[in-house]
Amino acid sequence: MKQAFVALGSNLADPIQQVQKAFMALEHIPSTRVVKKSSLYQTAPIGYDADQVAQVPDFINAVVAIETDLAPLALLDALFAIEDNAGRERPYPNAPRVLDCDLLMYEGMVLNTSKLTLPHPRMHTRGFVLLPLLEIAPDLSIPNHGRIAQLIHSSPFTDVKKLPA
Ligand code: PH2
Ligand code: MG
Ligand code: MG
Repeated sequence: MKQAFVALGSNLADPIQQVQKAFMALEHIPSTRVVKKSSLYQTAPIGYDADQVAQVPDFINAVVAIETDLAPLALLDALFAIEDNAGRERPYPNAPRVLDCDLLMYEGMVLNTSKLTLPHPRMHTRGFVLLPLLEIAPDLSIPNHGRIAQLIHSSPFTDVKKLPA
């Protein structure tokens, strides 16, 4: 089986429950098992204009380590299906979402296609991904970007709050 990491995020319609339901949905992907789940984190929105950001609700984020026999694109399709089942709508880019399920890494694979970029092109800059990853895979390195512990050490990530279990 191949090891992969998936990021979950929600900032709409009871985000804590959305992420917990997504954990269960991941368990049901064929030929795949969930190996480790991070805690839930409450995180300030990243990547919005200063005049928008006050209107964007905080996110709940988490990451999951899985093992799978699915190929990367088959796994990606399964993640999109989980988003659709959660009622995800896409009215405009970065609209508040009931569930975002991003494939972060698949083994150590580096891939640049129109459908899928591996590793996820922004994961190394995002505290809401790196801090939960550190919790479940402290020794992980991101291809081309190095150890996550080092990335966290060199950037102060604020507004990422681990929720009690
Ligand atoms: N996802 C984004 C953009 N910004 N900010 C936080 N805190 N958490 C997210 O999951 C997130 C974001 C696009 O997918
Ligand atoms: Mg996404
Ligand atoms: Mg995303």
